[in-house]
Amino acid sequence: MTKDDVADALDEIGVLLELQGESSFRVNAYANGARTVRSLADDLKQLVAEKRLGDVRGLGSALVEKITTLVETGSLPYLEDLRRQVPAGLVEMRQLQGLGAKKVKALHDALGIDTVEKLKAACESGAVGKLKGFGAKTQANILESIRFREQAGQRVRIDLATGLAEALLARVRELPGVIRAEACGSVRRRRETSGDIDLLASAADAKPAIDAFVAFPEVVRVLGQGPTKASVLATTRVDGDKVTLQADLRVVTDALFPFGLHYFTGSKAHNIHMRQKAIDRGWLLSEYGLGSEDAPIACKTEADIFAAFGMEYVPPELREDTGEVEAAEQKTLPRLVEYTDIRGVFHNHTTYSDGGASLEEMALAAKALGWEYFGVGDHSQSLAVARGMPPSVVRKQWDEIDRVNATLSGVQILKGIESDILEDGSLDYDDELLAGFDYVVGSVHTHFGLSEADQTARVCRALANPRLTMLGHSTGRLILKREGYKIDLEEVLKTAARFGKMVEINASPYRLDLDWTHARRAKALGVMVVINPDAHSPGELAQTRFGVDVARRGWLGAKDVFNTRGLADVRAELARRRKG
Ligand code: DGT
Ligand code: CA
Ligand code: CA
Ligand code: ZN
Repeated sequence: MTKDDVADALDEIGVLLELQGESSFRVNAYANGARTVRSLADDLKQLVAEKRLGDVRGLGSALVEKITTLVETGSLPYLEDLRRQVPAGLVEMRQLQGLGAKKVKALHDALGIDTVEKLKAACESGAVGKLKGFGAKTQANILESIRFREQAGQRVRIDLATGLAEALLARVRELPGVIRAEACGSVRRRRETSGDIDLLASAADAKPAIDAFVAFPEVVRVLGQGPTKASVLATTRVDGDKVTLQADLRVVTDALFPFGLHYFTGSKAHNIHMRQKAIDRGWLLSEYGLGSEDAPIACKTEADIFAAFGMEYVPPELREDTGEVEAAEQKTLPRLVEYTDIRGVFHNHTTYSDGGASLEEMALAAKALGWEYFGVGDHSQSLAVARGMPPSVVRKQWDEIDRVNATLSGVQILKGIESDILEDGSLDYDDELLAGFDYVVGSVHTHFGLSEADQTARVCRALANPRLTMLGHSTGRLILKREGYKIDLEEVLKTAARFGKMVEINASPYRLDLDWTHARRAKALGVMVVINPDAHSPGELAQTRFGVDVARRGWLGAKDVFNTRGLADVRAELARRRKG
């Protein structure tokens, strides 16, 4: 059992106890224990063998005993008992947005609901709304969560799909006989989510590669296997999160690899457009080649395929048939921003609000990524749930920033804030305090239920505020979990353009808003975009790469992204904006 396996078991115990109505004290002990185990620096087996688990801070005797059993025997009777006592459907219900363990238990106790299907029926019949503590609004919200989940289907977030694809790809590339291999499809185009993983490899002989693939340790089930193709269900962990997804491997000869790479990268709409371009010239284009039967056009790389059409190379992120084929013909594709263009970030959290690391730790992590500045944007006072900072704490943070900056070399901390946009569109804190920051990120964290007109007016009012520098996560959505609040982004972007405000691409793979279509719209309207990881730990700073993906899909170049500028330039621009 790995640390992650043990932590998962503890997490599961916490959830099951919670569903049984246990005290939050006991429930939290398991959740905290799981976190402790996950971040243990020492080898877990060794700690158990040497009976030193009890020395670890945060692990009480009950947890030590259970972890020891898990590590020594690979299972835990206590957990198996709990699993028998709590219907699996309750665990699934608890994962619905807005439905905590208390409500799930109440539904089970009062109405005998133990599956999501039964819950849906009870909402549709109105039975849930009549229950004490629920009401019509809660019932409607639950129903919406269920429908949203049904729609999302089996797709997974891009960070998880990428992690699994990279793990499989690394193994495929190591197989004897494999010449080239890539992940194609939505993973290569860097979409927000993926439905499956499409791997392509070239080898003279396909069979050995296919045979090895279906036996990879990540494979939990073989869905289909032929001489040149196999489909499997594969699973791995990405930063502690478990991901399970279908993965297909196709093996072709090396001469066919470029055509397969182009075809299986898609999108389907891009492929259809390219095929039409081929037909216009009397050619055929497919995964098997380009040209006519008597005169095939040899291509060693994907770039050769585009060159055969007299086109510029089209980066995979642009292949959605939204004008990239025409632009490549006219040789007017933009030079897209790259992750290595990023020189710093602005919206991040530290232990001053709900982050997990100190100012200095975050700044040093930013430096390790090669960046010149770490902009802190902790939560403002009205967001109590995220430990928003009262003014006295803000001043304390400023003092610490000055002190730490004096000791840092090669990186500097910028004094920012993630100020809540209040219900009426005003910013948190008085004007004098706001004026003391290097910049202000304004974000909506509350009142998601406003009408579209009211929500739009609220955000536009914040954009008109001279103190605001940039708009944070502009829709509040959580990918595959929660739809964003209703807002007219076209109006928001036009207002940002009018007042010269920047708009963030939130690079957290849970958010990714502005999305790529609106990022492109921002550029068209002349709105400066900024890519922010919204990091709550040093490791999350590198999430910035997912935001760069969105920017690339939105046709953005380095000039369109504020944080491709160096520190001196950024300081000068922020100072200019503060003067107004
Ligand atoms: P996903 O898996 O839903 O996240 O999205 P994709 O884009 O990875 O789609 P997928 O896995 O169904 O197929 C991979 C690529 O194969 C797709 O992007 C383009 C190509 N492809 C699949 N079906 C067709 C088709 O019927 N016509 C054409 N032209 N291309 C197709
Ligand atoms: Ca796919
Ligand atoms: Ca596929
Ligand atoms: Zn936020």
